[in-house]
Amino acid sequence: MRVMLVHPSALMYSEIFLRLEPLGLERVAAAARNVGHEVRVVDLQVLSRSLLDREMAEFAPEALGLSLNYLANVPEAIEIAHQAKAMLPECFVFLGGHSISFIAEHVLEQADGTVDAIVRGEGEPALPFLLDAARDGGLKTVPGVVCTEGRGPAPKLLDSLDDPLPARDLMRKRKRYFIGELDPCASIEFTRGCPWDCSFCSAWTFYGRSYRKASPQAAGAEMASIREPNVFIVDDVAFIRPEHGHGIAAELERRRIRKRYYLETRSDVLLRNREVFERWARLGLRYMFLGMEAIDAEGLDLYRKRVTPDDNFRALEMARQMGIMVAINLIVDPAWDEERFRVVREFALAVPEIVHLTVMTPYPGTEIWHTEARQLTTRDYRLFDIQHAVVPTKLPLDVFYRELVRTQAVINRKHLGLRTAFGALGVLGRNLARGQTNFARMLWKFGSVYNVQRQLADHHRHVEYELPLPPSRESPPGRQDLYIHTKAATHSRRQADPEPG
Ligand code: B12
Ligand code: SF4
Repeated sequence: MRVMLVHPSALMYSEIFLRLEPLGLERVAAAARNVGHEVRVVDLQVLSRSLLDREMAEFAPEALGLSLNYLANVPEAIEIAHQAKAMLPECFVFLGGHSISFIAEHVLEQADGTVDAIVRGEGEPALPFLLDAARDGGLKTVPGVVCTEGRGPAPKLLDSLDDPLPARDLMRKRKRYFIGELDPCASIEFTRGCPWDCSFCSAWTFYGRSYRKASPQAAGAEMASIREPNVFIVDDVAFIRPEHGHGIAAELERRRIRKRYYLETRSDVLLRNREVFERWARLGLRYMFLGMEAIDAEGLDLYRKRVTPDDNFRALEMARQMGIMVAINLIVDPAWDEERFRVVREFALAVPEIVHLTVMTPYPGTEIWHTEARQLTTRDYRLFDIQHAVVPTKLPLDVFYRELVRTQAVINRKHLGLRTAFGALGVLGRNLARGQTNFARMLWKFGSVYNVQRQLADHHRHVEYELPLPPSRESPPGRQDLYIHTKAATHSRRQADPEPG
């Protein structure tokens, strides 16, 4: 079959700092190609909507799949589904991805007959069966599928992360993927899943708290095949298992691979596995994203982070000693007042790290969806991007945004100052000389994207599609009720690793 796979546009508020290749969609593309389908991928983060229109007409896909990792992209995906069915009534349209997995029935209904199926859970194991069923019938027998006839069997977990390799060769304009000064930047996955259980996060519920690892040999071979000089490691928490981090490092050393890396991890993992991170720093680890979330013990308990403020500060100190630049994430509680914002600004200015703020947002698939979602002030999908307040703010909304933008601006100015100290001008010059303009654009774009008027105006747009509310229940759901993959049935014992830390 001719299969077209589409990733929706980048979200405005994150595009300033980064734009990365859609690894999940590339793996789904590989799974389809491996069983003989002709596959084309259009990533609207880097390609235009008019190109998609043209290619839909020229390529005339028999099946069109859209990736919905992000809630904020749901309206755009439904719009594209409508367009596809209008142009190609016979085309089989399907959706898949992280966020859509938690609200599949609702979106199927909202799409009003323009979406034939939604795949819940991992795409690679389902896709060959889905495409067969699209041609021959029997949709409801495909694991993970939701269609008008109801739900298919439970979604299956991939046996091994070692294959299929992401179909990177199908991507166009790869030079437009970047994160900060790592420009251009590719992505890679070493592990999948997270054994922790933070209350605001859906990473652990999607995978049913399972945790799997790629073999060091496969990870090394994949890294060797990547052309970009910079690589973002997409794992939720990198190097939980030190022997795994060392195993991959040994492969990279053996193959003499030198790149610059950006990864995400937790403070307690960094503290526990110092040697692994030191070894990776020698291999080129430059940036690390630490989800600190809160600077006080109360906030950390609320989010069930299972670390102390002291752990966080020791981890920052350790990263500094290793020469790794850290980006910290803090969750802005809509209950913050002006004083709280001031304290955070002070903290952000006092530490040398880059501080990133995200607004506490109840997402389907998280625990707080069931405890906080009842008081949503909006159900506009587009506002669920962790840059908007979707539950009542203690401050009037305009004052809340004024404080938020002010804090982000202070942080950004500091960040730019730091960059200069670190030699940003040199980086900029080298990147521009190589024709890489992503980092330069990022430096100029901040003011036009982050401003109070714009953020407020986003709340007053016409709303066509709304998020569902969680089903009403007497008490919060049990953990199993939140899971997409309920058990690690299909993967080997060697890969399963459900213990935190
Ligand atoms: C890496 C990552 C990123 C990267 C790369 C994003 C990209 N372009 O793909 C970066 C850093 C850019 C990023 C940014 C953001 N992210 Co992010 N990200 C992740 C993370 C940690 C891993 C995703 C990943 O690559 N996994 C590996 C691949 C192989 O898996 P996958 O993408 O899930 O794909 C599989 C399935 O979902 C499915 N699938 C995917 N697409 C399709 C399509 C079809 C047709 C089918 C059938 C199946 C299918 O099959 C794939 C293979 O099994 C997830 C958490 C998680 N564990 O999922 C958060 C996560 C997806 N991100 C999240 C958020 C909030 C964001 C931001 C909004 C944050 C911000 N404000 O800055 C931005 C928005 C980015 C944008 N769209 O513009 C939330 C999503 C929340 C939501 N419900 O909408 C998550 C779940 C994190 C969380 N803790 O809650 N992110
Ligand atoms: S440690 Fe990170 S990925 Fe894991 S549940 Fe917490 S926030 Fe989510």
